[in-house]
Amino acid sequence: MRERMSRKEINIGMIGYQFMGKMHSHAYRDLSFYFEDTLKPVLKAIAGRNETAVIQAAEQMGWESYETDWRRLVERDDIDVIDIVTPNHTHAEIAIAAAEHGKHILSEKPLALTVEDAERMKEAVEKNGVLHMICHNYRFAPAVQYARKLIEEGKLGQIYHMRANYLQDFIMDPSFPLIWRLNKEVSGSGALGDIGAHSIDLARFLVGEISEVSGMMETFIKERPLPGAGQGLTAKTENSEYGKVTVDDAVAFLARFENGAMGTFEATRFAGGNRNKNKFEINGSKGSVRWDMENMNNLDVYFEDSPAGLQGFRSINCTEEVHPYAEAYWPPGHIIGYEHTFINLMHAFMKGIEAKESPSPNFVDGVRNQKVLAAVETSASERKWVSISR
Ligand code: SOE
Repeated sequence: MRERMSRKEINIGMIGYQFMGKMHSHAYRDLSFYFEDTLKPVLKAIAGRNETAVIQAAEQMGWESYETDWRRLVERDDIDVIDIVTPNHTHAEIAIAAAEHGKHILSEKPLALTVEDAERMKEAVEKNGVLHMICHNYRFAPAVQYARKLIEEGKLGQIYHMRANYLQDFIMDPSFPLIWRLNKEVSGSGALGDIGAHSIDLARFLVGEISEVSGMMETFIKERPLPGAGQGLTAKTENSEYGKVTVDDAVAFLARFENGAMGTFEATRFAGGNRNKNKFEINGSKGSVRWDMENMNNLDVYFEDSPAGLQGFRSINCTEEVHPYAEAYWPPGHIIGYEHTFINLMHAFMKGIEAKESPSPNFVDGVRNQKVLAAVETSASERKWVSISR
């Protein structure tokens, strides 16, 4: 870390520059605008193979320098943190190299393609004594943090159910191209690992560890046109050549939690009309909560002890001073957005680095998450319940 002016600064090196590259860059740049109690990230260097594109990204997002080879970036002694926002199949190699060069690491989710790779990443960071996090940003929505507080305080009582649905619809058009998220060798799985992983993380954060699962997976559109230049969620293509989709378009699974609660999960990219509806409901003996990313500032709560005639869900706008993170932003009712969940996560990471600890969700959480993903895939292919080892 570098001493400069009044704030300790920490030099970030980021690998990748597409959707999450832009989101993480925004979070690093805005962090010190909202939080003055921790390290100030410096956008030191960004890496990407396409020199023209990475130069453009560096200029647009405010990175001081660029590299066209990530291996050069992880070797630089002016870099303190490596942020991995590249497709899933690259996470393990990059993270292990970064750990071996003494860099703290933030990795996008899911941690890896396999449990074995995720375990190797965890071993590398622990062996090299570097700090680590995985970017499950939805934990850092104030309403989700408040739900966790209510549960921890016993306000919901014994937890009976969590039902989580992560609903998208961006690939329902058969002409949508075969982007990397639809290629098992690059992505590992489809809706399951890309968005189901978020629901699994929220389940672990709010209810607890999952002990066994029973799942089903489906690929509704088996072939798609090969991609052109674009690989994002709004990619288009003129390609007349087709390729096989090798991941799930949708997944549904049952889960039993170690504490006895029941879980029902769904992650799909074929729920027409739902753009990014990451939502859950948790029911306990004393009350329930429910949250929907498309209305992310609000937490619906229900308490059994409300007076007769007044029972029912009510919506709490989690922007009051008592609510997590509210003081960092605006007066009550002046809501925040998707990008602020990343700023809140980066704040936790910076505080963790200062305290020399890896805040949750870290690579230990990433391995647990990867084990649930693998168990769901095994369950779906072998049509049986699958237990998850600790
Ligand atoms: C695409 O499904 C995606 O960009 C995910 O990869 C992100 O993790 C999620 O936050 C939004 O949707």
